[in-house]
Amino acid sequence: MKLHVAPPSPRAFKVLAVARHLGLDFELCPVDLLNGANLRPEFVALNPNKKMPVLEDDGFILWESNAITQYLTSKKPEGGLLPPDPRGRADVSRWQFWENAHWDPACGSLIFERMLKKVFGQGDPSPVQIEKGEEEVRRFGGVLNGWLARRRFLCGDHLTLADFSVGAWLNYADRAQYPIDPFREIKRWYAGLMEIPAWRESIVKPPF
Ligand SMILES: N[C@@H](CCC(=O)N[C@@H](CS)C(=O)NCC(=O)O)C(=O)O
Repeated sequence: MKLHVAPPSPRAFKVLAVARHLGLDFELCPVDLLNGANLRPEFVALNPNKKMPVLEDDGFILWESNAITQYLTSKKPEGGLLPPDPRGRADVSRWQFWENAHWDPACGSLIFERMLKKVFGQGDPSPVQIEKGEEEVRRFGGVLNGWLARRRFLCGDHLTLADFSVGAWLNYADRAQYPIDPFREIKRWYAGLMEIPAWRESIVKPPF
């Protein structure tokens, strides 16, 4: 199984951390986004969206990070990251959809403005975009914090894919300056995620 990834990205992180946590064998194929590796024909043949991560498994090609994490759990259902009962699974889906719809764009915009924009030669951070990003992180971070106040992990007492998908973005909370200071439950939960060996092992400092 091959994972085509740019490891510093939270979208790559969740895939790598899940694969490692489950103890799956895989080949890490680096995608150098800074040098446009995602635009090369051989990569576009894997994902016409020109985006990583992409999984390749014996002729099966899958893109979209959350779909990849679900596929990985099917290789080791006993790993416990995706509950077998319909409600438990729906709860995990809820948070993975939420992450894709709200949390990824909110956190991603601050990562882009404060960390990536200059590196990609797109000029200075835009105060308007930063204000918008901060507003969204406050809004959805408030939801996350309130939810976690009554739970150890996002879907209850056990670690699931939901924690990997949503928590991945917290790896850049300091560098991208998310306005999450008042959110104590998020911090408590994230400190717990940092105790997971595969989590720590998958954190990669970007080369800038
Ligand atoms: N919804 C997709 C988003 C993937 C994505 O946006 N990947 C970014 C890097 S973090 C990318 O490859 N961007 C390259 C580009 O858009 O040119 C997922 O979760 O897999």
